Amino acid sequence: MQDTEKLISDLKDAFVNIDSAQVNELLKQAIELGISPKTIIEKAIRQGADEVGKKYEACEYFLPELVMSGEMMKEAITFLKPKMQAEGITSSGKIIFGTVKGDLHDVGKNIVISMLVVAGFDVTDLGVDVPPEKFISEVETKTPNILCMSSLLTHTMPELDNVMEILKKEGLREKVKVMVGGRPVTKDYADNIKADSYGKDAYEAVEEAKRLMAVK
Ligand code: B12
Repeated sequence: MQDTEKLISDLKDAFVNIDSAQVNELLKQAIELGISPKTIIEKAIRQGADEVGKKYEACEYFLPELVMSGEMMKEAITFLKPKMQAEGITSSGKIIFGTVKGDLHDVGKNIVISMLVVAGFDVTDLGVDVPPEKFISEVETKTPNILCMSSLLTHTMPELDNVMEILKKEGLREKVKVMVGGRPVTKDYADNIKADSYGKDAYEAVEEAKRLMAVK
């Protein structure tokens, strides 16, 4: 018990200190000690990420630390995912996520995805500069519960609307909930294009995704 608590606390500290080698080492030790992936994610990774976020808001950390923490989350989840599946942890819902056509920003998207995965969602990342046809074909073939789109540039925001229009035209609009976000995107804009949801950051994105899953 003592060992478990110490290891989880050390892992969280390593995450907050952006010590990725130590995070990877402690992750291995935690699994060897038989700590469940869910506990590791909730008590070490998620809480560590919360603290990194607070440090960013307090201007103690800057963009490089945020990027690194996103990468560490991604690595931790890649390592833990097969173990979660082996444990039979069920998914909270299926999500397709991408940054719209013409936009190459992905730091925010990657953080939101990591937090959604930590919350138990099964997320497919389509990457950046995703053409509308790709979003549409993924909705058609993978039948996700939620389609998430990110736009960091004002001039690529119309792509969000464009995808909404094509979804409607293809008769797919009723089959998927749509959540949009990114720095210039607002709740008003999301309402205007008739998206189901908007989140200003990763925390809101997770809360909104859970809310959407509860809506019939
Ligand atoms: C890093 C950066 C870049 C990097 C991107 C690297 C990468 N791999 O992402 C590089 C150098 C490539 C880049 C390029 C450009 N950039 Co740039 N970039 C930034 C910068 C400094 C930080 C973005 C970032 O990562 N923020 C940190 C993350 C955590 O925040 P975030 O992305 O907003 O994401 C959060 C929320 O928005 C939300 N969220 C994001 N997506 C989603 C999706 C959903 C569904 C939900 C619910 C929530 C959500 O949750 C996230 C986590 O909290 C911003 C300035 C800024 N302060 O934002 C400019 C900025 C976004 N860029 C800008 C510009 C203009 C450009 C360029 C056009 C510059 C140029 N002339 O070439 C190019 C465009 C390239 C392209 N085609 O995309 C402008 C955009 C202005 C506008 N409103 O259109 C900004 C605002 C800078 C500025 N003040 O002028 N950029």
